[in-house]
Amino acid sequence: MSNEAGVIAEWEAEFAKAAGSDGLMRKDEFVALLGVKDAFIAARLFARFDEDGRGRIDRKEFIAALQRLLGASEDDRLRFTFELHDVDDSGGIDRSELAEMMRANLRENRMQFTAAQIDDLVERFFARSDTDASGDVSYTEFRAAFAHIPACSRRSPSARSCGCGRGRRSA
Ligand SMILES: [Ca+2]
Ligand SMILES: [Ca+2]
Repeated sequence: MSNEAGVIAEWEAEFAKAAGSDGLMRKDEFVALLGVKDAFIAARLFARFDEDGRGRIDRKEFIAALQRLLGASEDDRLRFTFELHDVDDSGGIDRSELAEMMRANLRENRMQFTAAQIDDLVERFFARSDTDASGDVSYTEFRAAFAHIPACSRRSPSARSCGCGRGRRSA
């Protein structure tokens, strides 16, 4: 069994436990399983896993999302991270979406930045990524911004929650 298949099998067993007898995972079960503390990050992750948007994650959705994170190409992983940030599904990340995700990640990691520091990080990211200065980082711009960074040392604003780490978090 490949490492990836092993990881998925392990998560599948965790899913069965967390989802219980109905085989569907509610948001609270999902949050408990992942150990995500921040409500905003939890909601964004849940929305990405809940493909059909019915408010429950079934086994198929869960495995499909995991495969996107673990097995798929670097491009798929970047796409997942991008979608996590693009809260309104507009196809671009604007400053407020990026700032919101940064604040959520800082809360999740119990770090404190001032509003000015966050603004500064947002501006730096936009200076590097928003190459056409549209005020919105498209997926093409997002991918280009990360292209020169070696895989899995990539640190998007939400790298910890985007599944870049392969192992599961110990409980
Ligand atoms: Ca957007
Ligand atoms: Ca742009």
